[in-house]
Amino acid sequence: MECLRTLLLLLSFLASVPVASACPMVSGFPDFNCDGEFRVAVVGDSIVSGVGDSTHGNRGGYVLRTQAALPDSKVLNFGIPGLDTVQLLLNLNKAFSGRSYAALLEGLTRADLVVLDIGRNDFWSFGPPIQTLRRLRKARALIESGVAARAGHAPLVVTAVLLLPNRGTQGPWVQELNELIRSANGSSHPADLRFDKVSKTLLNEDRLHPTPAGFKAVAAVFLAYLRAAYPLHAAELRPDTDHDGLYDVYEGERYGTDPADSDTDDDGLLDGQDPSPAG
Ligand SMILES: [Ca+2]
Ligand SMILES: [Ca+2]
Ligand SMILES: [Ca+2]
Repeated sequence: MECLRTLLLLLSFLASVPVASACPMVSGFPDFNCDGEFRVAVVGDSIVSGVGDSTHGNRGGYVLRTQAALPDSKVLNFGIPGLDTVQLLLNLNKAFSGRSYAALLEGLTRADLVVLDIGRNDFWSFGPPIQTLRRLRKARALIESGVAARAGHAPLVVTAVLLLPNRGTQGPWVQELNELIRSANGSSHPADLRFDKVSKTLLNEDRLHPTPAGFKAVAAVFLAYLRAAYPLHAAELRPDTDHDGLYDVYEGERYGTDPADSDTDDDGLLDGQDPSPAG
């Protein structure tokens, strides 16, 4: 009994020690914002919310399946059926000004990675794809500046290359938008999440939304992205020059350590494993 009490005391002591090793990896993924958890926010329209996912009441879709595959991480669904990029910008403005969309604001602010999977609904009312691309850029900039103002640093924002609809003139329109999205790819604003690789044969009879098998295929693309491309982007944008387990950008400002010295206080412990790394 005494032994158990001692063990519990020791455990509570260990839990209270502020260890600095919150990054670079958590649950197998780069912890881009270095808060000790890996969180992804997926923002978009009905394909994000899960319309067509008949096995889950038309909700869930690929976000649900990705979350199920990553139980130690958070993959949050901010899909709104019918959403276009004009409405997205309005919603983001409301969220960041604190007027509405509190859950979206919190989800974006705490995210390591934000996925924008939206644009196909612009086909109906908002002119050529180049204007949609401009609004996607604006949305990314709003998220980056809004989160940076709250959390100090922006999340990584990836613009998804869209699943291709198989109907009428919307297909070629989305194809054109996809080419613009892909040509705008860059290391700080990646556009290499290729949902367009999912086969059109996995769409519902509406020729727009995936079947449950289609959502499974979209989730497979997403998971492969999170495991391969995202860590490369994160490594480029979050260097750990002295290999002590803390990203350069957080060393001075958050831990008071030296990004060029793996053991700032010379106590024999790496900064990332040192309960008091600055001494
Ligand atoms: Ca994180
Ligand atoms: Ca470091
Ligand atoms: Ca260091």
